[in-house]
Amino acid sequence: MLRILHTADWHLGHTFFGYNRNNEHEYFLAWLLRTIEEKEIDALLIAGDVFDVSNPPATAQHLYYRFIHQAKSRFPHLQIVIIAGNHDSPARLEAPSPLLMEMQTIVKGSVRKKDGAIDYDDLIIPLKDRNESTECFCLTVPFLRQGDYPSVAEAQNSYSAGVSEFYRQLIETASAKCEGKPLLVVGHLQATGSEIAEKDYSERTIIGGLECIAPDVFTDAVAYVALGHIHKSQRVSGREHIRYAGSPLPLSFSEKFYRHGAVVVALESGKDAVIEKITYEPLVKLISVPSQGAASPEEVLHQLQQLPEAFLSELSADEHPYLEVRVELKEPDPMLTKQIVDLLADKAVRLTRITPIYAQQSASNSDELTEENSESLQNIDPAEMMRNVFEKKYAEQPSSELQDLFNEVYLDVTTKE
Ligand SMILES: [Mn+2]
Repeated sequence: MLRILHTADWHLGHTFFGYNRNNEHEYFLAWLLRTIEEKEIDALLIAGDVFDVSNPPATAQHLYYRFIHQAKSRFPHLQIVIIAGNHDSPARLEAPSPLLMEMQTIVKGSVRKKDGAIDYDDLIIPLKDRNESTECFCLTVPFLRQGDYPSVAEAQNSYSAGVSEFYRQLIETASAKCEGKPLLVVGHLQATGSEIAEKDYSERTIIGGLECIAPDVFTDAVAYVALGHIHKSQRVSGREHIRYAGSPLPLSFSEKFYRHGAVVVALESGKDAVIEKITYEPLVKLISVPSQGAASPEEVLHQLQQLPEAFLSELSADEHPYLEVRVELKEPDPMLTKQIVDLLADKAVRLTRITPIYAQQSASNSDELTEENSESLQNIDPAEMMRNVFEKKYAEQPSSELQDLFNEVYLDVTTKE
C-alpha cells in the first residue's frame, strides 16, 4: 500500500494587498510536515502553482527549498512529485532538478518531445513503497500550453480537445506498461463542473468554458486524479477520486469561506483508492466589516470600534486578521478614510481596502461598473465581455469567425508565459 498526500496552489511569495505572507506559508509548511508524519505519507504530490509568480522572490524560494530539505531529512523514504502550474515558470521550476533528483524529488515543468513526438514515457513516474518495490505509476502533467498537446483536426475548441487527447494518449501509454498497478494523475487544469465562489457570500458558480477539460478523460484506468488550479477544495462533478486539493491560503476575499486543506489517498493494487480530506486552519483570518454587504459610515465606524485592541491581542502584528471595509455612501467622503485609518491604528487588524458603495449605483440596474461588478471583474468570461463591448459599439453580434479569432488570441495570451 502507498499513502499519498495531495496538495496544490501554495502560491509562495503571494502578497495580500501589499502584506507579505511568508509567516502564513511557514505556518502551513510546518503543518504539512506534521501531517506527513502523522499520516505516514510515502509520497507528496504538489499539483502546481507552487509559486505565485514566475520569478518568485528569494524569500519564497528559500521557504520552498527549506521545506524540501526538512521533509527529506525527517522522512528519508518520502518521494516528492511537483508539477508546474500556470503561475510557475516551467524552466525555472525544473532548473534545480539535478540536485532535487538526488532527494527523490521529481519536478515536471514542461512536456518533452522525442523525434518530434510527445515523450509520454518521460511523464510516467513509478512510486515505490518503503521496500523499494513499485506500488503505482504517477502520470505527472504540468499545466499544458500551446505546442505541448497534440492538435486535433476539426476540433471546435482546439485547446480542450488537444488537452483531452494528450491525457487520453498518456493514460493509454501508461496502462500498457503499468502491469496492473494503479495509475495516479497529477495535473493542473480547469475541469468542467468545478465550483468557485464568485462573490464574498460563498455563492457558488459552476464553471465551464473555453479552457475547461471534461473530467471524462480520466477513465476508470485511473485510481486517483490529484488536481491543482482551482482554489476551492472539492471533488469534481461528484466523482470522489477526481479532486482539487484547494489552496492552503485564501488568495482573495472571495475565498474567505473556503475550507482549506489537503487530501490523503491510500492506494493498493486491485482496490479502490481510500480518500480522506483533511482540514487546515490558516494562520491569518479574513474579516469583513460589515460581515455581509455594506453599511453606513456611522454603522461601519461603530463596528470597527468593537474590534479587539492590539495590546490585548495574543496575536503578533503579522498574525492580525486582514480587514476589508465596505461603506455605503451617497457621495464621496474624503475624510472617511482618515477616520477609519485613525480608528484602526490600535486595533488588532490589518486594513486591506475600503470599498465605497454609492447609493445610486446599488439602486440602478444599469450595466455600469458597480462595486459588485468590478469585484467580480476577474471572473467575467473574456469572450462574453468581448461580445458585450462589440454589441454596444456596433449594435450587432460579432460574427462567429470574429469570435473564433478572439478565442484563439485569448488562449494564446493566457496559456503562454
Ligand atoms: Mn493555477
